[in-house]
Amino acid sequence: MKCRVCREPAVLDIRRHNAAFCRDHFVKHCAEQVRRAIKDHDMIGAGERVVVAVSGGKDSLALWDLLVDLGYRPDGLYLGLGIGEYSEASGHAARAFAQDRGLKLHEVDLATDFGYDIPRAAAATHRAPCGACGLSKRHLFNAVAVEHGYDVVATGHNLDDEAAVLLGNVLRWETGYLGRQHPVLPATPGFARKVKPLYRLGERETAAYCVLRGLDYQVEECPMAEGNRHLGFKEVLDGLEDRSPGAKAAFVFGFVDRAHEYFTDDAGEEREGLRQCVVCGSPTTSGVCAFCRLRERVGTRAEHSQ
Ligand code: Q46
Ligand code: ZN
Ligand code: ZN
Repeated sequence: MKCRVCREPAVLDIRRHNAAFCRDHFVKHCAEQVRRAIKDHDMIGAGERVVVAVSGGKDSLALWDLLVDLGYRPDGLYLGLGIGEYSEASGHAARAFAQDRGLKLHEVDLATDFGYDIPRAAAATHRAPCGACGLSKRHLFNAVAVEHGYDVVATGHNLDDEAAVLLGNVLRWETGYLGRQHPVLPATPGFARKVKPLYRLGERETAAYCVLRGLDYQVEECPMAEGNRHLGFKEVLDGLEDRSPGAKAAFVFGFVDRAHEYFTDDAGEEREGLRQCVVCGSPTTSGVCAFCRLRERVGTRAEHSQ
């Protein structure tokens, strides 16, 4: 196996590109995919402030590293979920990465700052933990970005994540979700722009990138992921990819380029009629936003003043 670019021995082959790369050219390949994603979708404008949602895992650390490498100066945001040792090791990886490079890392801790953690929220809602977790992340990433004046929130969703979510949305024809599933969600009043610069890279590529760049990431998967239906979709898609390399990329890129536009009206309808949450002021379609309702159910919400 030789590198497609320089013919030196390759360290990794990517079947969907029908190509192998040496270390240096693989790192360049990753940077090129991210550069292209940013350019194709106008993800980050000149002089805009970017915050990366950092979990300490391979995707978010690869993303932070790649954005720095491409000349941006992004800060990080780590959210402590309180999922035992997993969260401790994740926080450690995120902090070490920031410290080694002199980058700024904001930290929010669910237990310290909001009085609950994900296991407790899951118990109180009698639902799978990923529901409360995803809701908390969406709310707090945006709230911190808005509070600190960031223009853009970048998340580490990769090609495998996007393909799994897309499959789930298509299987149920969730047209509103399909309208919002895109590498860029534009800013609207109360919401920073959300971007996914890794959507052109598979998770095998982001893991290899971290190893080749010597990034110390949290290798363990979240212990609460069991039962997350996206894992099932990932398995199905891995099977497809095995038989037909490039299937995931064709599925996701084809949707982004040729199908997403047909669903944007459905997503737009859901964003109409937004008002301010009476408790925290975040945009919401109901009087009290989903995050504050969650806090109320977990029993930690401060009473709002009338
Ligand atoms: S951290 Fe949270 Fe994930 Fe763990 S509880 Fe589910 S959503 S699996 S990316
Ligand atoms: Zn090479
Ligand atoms: Zn609220």
